[in-house]
Amino acid sequence: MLKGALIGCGYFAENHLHAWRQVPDAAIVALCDTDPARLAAASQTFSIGRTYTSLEAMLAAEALDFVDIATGPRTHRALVEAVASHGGIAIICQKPIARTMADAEAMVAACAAAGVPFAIHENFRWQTPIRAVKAAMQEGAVGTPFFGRCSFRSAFDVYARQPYLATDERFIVEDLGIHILDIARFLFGEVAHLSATTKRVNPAIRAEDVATVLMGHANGVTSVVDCSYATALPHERFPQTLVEVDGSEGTLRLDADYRLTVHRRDGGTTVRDVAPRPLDWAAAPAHLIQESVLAFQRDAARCLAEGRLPETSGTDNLKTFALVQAVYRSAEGPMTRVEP
Ligand code: NAD
Ligand code: 89Y
Repeated sequence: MLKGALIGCGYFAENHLHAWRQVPDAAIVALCDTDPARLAAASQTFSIGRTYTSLEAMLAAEALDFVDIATGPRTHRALVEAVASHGGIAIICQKPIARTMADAEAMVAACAAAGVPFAIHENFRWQTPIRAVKAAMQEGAVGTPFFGRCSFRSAFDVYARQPYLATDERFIVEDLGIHILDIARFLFGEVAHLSATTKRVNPAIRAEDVATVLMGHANGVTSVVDCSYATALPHERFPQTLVEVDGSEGTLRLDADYRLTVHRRDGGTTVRDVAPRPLDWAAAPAHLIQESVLAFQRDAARCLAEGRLPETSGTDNLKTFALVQAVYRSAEGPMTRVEP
């Protein structure tokens, strides 16, 4: 049994804690939060009696196999470096890995130097419909892909439960786009170049709530990632990512409400329901995300037990984080002008 501690008992940590209860051969035995009230609430809800307001005190008192960091990104580097320097404890850390590439690289380097496994809790690629798209592509359903689109458009009030999203210096690319860019990497491979625009539509928030990215992948696929929290639709689809793939042998569409359609050039169209499985602690519409938290954590525990790194290792995630940085650079930089 792997013994873990959860660091950060805020809004999203509840999903981690519910999910860890369902992960075989792993258990959260201690909690840490600098806020005593949040710590006490999580301790009571999940019946975990060993609680700490200081990371150092927890590391001194507990014999841990892993920590799961569910604090915000401003705290990630210091926490990861402290756990890495303690030695012998694998580290899972929420996205975004950090605020800057320099911090992210330092965290990966600190874990490598200490010889501790380091993974980012990147769960969107673990969503049941996204795994179904990947499996269909691997089975050759569309042949060789040449175009892709990963689209997340919503007007869901994410600010109610995550008020910092309305006030942080950066918003949709760093918070949500990071997942969709990771899905694009997962489905279409590494990115060679990109061009992006961002925009703030909602006047009540500080940073960008719309982003559109055109990417050229190293294998020749062109893809579009588009994200918006300013898109009021008659049918709200939060938190679904819709996917389009055009390939040499056919097309694939992941449409609203988990409908996966594969059409073959030589005829034949199949339509499948790829909805997330229900969990007793999950509730619509976030159940899609909640199920993927469980899927990620199950895989992470399996990887740690087998001495392998999860697919979203710190090193791998630097590539997703580099896309986030490149989107902001592109959106702030000069665009190619169109001559009249
Ligand atoms: P939150 O502010 O609700 O919770 C953060 C908690 O960390 C708070 O309880 C705070 O007291 C605690 N904390 C801060 N500094 C600490 C420290 N040094 N040591 C111990 N505890 C400390 O934030 P949240 O909305 O739960 O988000 C947390 C992370 O989860 C963010 O990185 C966010 O991007 C991510 N998140 C991921 C998803 C997803 O689907 N993957 C969804 C929502 C949030
Ligand atoms: O914080 C974000 C995330 O990671 O998934 C959705 C979210 O909660 C709001 O954009």
